[in-house]
Amino acid sequence: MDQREITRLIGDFVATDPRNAIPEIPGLVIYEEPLVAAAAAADPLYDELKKEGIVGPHHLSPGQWLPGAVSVVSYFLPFSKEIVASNRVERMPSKEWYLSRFWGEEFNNALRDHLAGALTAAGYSAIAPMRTDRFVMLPTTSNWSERHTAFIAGLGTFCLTYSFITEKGCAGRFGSVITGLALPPSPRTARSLMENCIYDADGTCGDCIGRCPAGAVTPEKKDHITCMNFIAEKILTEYPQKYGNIYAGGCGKCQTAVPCARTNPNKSAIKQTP
Ligand code: B12
Repeated sequence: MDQREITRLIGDFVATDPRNAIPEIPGLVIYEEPLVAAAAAADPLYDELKKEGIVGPHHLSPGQWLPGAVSVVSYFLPFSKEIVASNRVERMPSKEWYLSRFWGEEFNNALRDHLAGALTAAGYSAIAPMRTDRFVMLPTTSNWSERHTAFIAGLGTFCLTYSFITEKGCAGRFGSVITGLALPPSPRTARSLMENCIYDADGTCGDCIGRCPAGAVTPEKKDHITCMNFIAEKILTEYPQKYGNIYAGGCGKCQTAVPCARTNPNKSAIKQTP
């Protein structure tokens, strides 16, 4: 197996698997064509993530998840333009966004299993950390951050809201699989942690500040606790009853009706390996 086969396998699954859909909204596709990249399991940035203020000592490196780990496959699943457009409304999530948070993560889990299964069948060890009982999610962090692996694999950068902006924007979901298969690490061309964020680049934009219904995003930072409390107190108290007892932490206002929703808006960034 090589990088091309893995990219094709993920792309085919997104294009053909019937679970890339919302049962309550027939005909609506959740994800468009994915982005796929690879990181070296031994990339020294995984050690950096263990520092306080980055992720922390609780973050496990690829070799701690899978002895003999060589590579990490990281992918981005962009939400369809219909789902992103539906969430332009203010304050509360659209029905499409809310349900895609639930069904989209179910699909993402199926894809994690599919990729890990295909690698194992081809004779390579493989594990999707979020599919193991060792994965631990704490209120504002976890022991395997999909976005930090996406950064290491060169898929894009963070931004003012701490969302992760790829060449296909930030509205979507990430997944990853650690494997014993050797893959060439994808180039990491970003020169800074927030290069794809226009606000960080030149102080213009900041649309996400006004979009956040919780006031969690300020010109200085994003407050995860305020974001989390809004999801828990405003959305999860109302939406599950509204939509068939489906329980999901969707909001996504900061990822929709913003220039970075479906593209990398910082076209001025010169993409060169330093
Ligand atoms: C816990 C969690 C939350 C918590 C806390 C958010 C958080 N900490 O990121 C709450 C409940 C608030 C939340 C909310 C949402 N979430 Co959430 N959440 C997670 C989860 C499970 C773990 C995140 C984690 O471990 N973070 C670790 C902490 C440390 O990250 P951080 O503080 O942002 O990191 C900063 C520092 O590391 C700093 N930094 C400082 N120095 C350095 C140096 C280096 C080298 C690096 C790399 C970084 C760095 O940069 C980072 C950004 O500023 C992930 C799934 C996963 N396993 O990754 C999804 C995930 C982050 N969530 C996601 C989404 C979509 C959302 C929501 C939009 C909800 C929705 N579905 O509508 C909102 C808002 C997201 C936002 N703008 O932050 C997506 C992100 C998509 C994207 N484009 O970014 C993820 C990746 C899920 C997925 N599978 O795709 N989430």
